Amino acid sequence: MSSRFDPVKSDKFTFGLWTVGNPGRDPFGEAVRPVVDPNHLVRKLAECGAYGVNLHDNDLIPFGASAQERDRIVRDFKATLKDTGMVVPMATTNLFSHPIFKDGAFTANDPKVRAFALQKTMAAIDLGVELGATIYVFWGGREGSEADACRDVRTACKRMRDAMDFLCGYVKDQRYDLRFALEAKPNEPRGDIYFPTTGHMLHFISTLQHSEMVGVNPEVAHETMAGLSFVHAVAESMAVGKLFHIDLNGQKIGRYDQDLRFGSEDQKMAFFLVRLLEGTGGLPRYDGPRHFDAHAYRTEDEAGVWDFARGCMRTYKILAARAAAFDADPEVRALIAETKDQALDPLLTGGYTVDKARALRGLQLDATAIARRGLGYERLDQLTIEHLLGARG
Ligand code: GCO
Ligand code: MN
Ligand code: MN
Repeated sequence: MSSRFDPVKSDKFTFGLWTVGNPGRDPFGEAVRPVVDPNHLVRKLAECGAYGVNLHDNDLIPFGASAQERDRIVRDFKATLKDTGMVVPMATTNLFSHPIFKDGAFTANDPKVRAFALQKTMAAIDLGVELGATIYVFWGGREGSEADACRDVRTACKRMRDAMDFLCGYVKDQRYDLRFALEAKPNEPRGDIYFPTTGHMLHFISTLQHSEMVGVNPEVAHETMAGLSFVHAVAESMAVGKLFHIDLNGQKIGRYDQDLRFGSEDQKMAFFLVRLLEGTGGLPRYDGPRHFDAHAYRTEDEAGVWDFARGCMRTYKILAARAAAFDADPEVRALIAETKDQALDPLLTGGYTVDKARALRGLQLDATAIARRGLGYERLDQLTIEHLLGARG
């Protein structure tokens, strides 16, 4: 029996090949699930109602494969995409698994490593574009340090900028319809990773030659590891037109990167996140893919992996329904209705003028009277909780 929470293509749910294909290896133990053929993963994801699949170059093409092998694999994969109606909206490069990247990729001290990273990324961009990707993610997992004496962080920043400027130039030269999305993470696998939060990335982007084609790919787990509000990071990215992609998952604060099923932790954050992305609060919604960068618990077999994938999508849709009910609730609307003031609003927007400054100076504002008013946020937050727990609407 189908339910209103069953995913459909128009929901734009995507998964990485590396997420549903994760064999459950961790620093303490071996794989618990076999490596699965990417074509099988795509078929199963399509059956579950997903819209698309994302990949690192080496999720599909083994490291060091010959040109013929690559072309054969791509041909088969494209046939599977066509068969299933699945798309590849995002692609990325594996710049972390091979030992050559142990000191970083774009920021490594050895110029040969940096050259190899650019070479690998150009080839992976070609692959992504061939498969239809319009977003290209950069997650610099190895770009960081343990022994800080190894390089000045300013040198690392410059190398990262050089790499981004070069690769933006490459995309333009090839006339690819492709934008970059930078993904921050505070640590793991490095002791400290450069550009540890979405905020750092947003500023870094403003220093790039082609900053207009570069945005961010914030991840729930990563911002939470840094102890920051993920919802705020996403909203601030949207406010400056830089939310190009998003990595949804679940994470407990203060832990290693857990990459749990979306919505399995901190449901209040997940509720506000979905509300923000869906735009039920009134401001524009995010219309890119809803990508899950998470994986099934290590306790699961293949059936558990598909339970995990369906769970991510179902929870998202349940939260979207809750967000819509919340924003349609007259009591909520009354509590968050913006105070409009015909005389004051024009003075507070549109920047400085001498006249505005004069008018502002002349205002009689009774600070004590204004401060006396309670704002009703206790009631508002209780209503949030009641909607979230299904006690209302
Ligand atoms: C992680 C990251 C990665 C990236 C992926 C795509 O912490 O492992 O989130 O999963 O998102 O490599 O760039
Ligand atoms: Mn991620
Ligand atoms: Mn992660």
